[in-house]
Amino acid sequence: MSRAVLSIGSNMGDPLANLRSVVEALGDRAISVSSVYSTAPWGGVEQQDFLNATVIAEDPDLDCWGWLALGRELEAAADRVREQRWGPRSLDVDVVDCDGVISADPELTLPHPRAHERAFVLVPWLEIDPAAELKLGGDAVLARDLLAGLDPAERDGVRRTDLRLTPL
Ligand code: PH2
Ligand code: MG
Ligand code: MG
Repeated sequence: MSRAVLSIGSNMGDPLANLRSVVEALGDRAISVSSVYSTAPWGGVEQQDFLNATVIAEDPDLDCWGWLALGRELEAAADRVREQRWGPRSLDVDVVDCDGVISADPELTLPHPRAHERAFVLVPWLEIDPAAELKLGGDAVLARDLLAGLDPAERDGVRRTDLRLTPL
């Protein structure tokens, strides 16, 4: 059994349908699904805005590596091609946190090594878990404090939409 925080994003093809494909595949393993946010591209590559959301999911049969594998399967199903670093993609499924596990494995670094500096991860995560925290250098830090420390322009680039990933 494990509980994962997944950050999902898309800016190619039909971004909303790509994000929905994740929630659909998770089914009742999706415990909590954030709103959909329109987000300015992070990382310096000029490209279309992304749609991003965060999902908290639980599965009795998956460990942290299992979430990584599932994310990759879902990316492949959305026709993801090997992309430019920080560049456009049809679907990105990132494991932000998994049961608070710390892993330095380059294949599965936990928590996600850049989550703490990305408003497009922190804002949707805080919407569904206001007490969210990340372990950074051995210390647990509240996601809300991390967000407060980001450049305001970063936060302003993350805008909630009325798009939905789940039925009302
Ligand atoms: N993903 C990237 C690079 N930049 N920017 C936003 N706003 N959202 C993303 O999901 C994103 C990004 C590659 O992982
Ligand atoms: Mg990513
Ligand atoms: Mg990724």
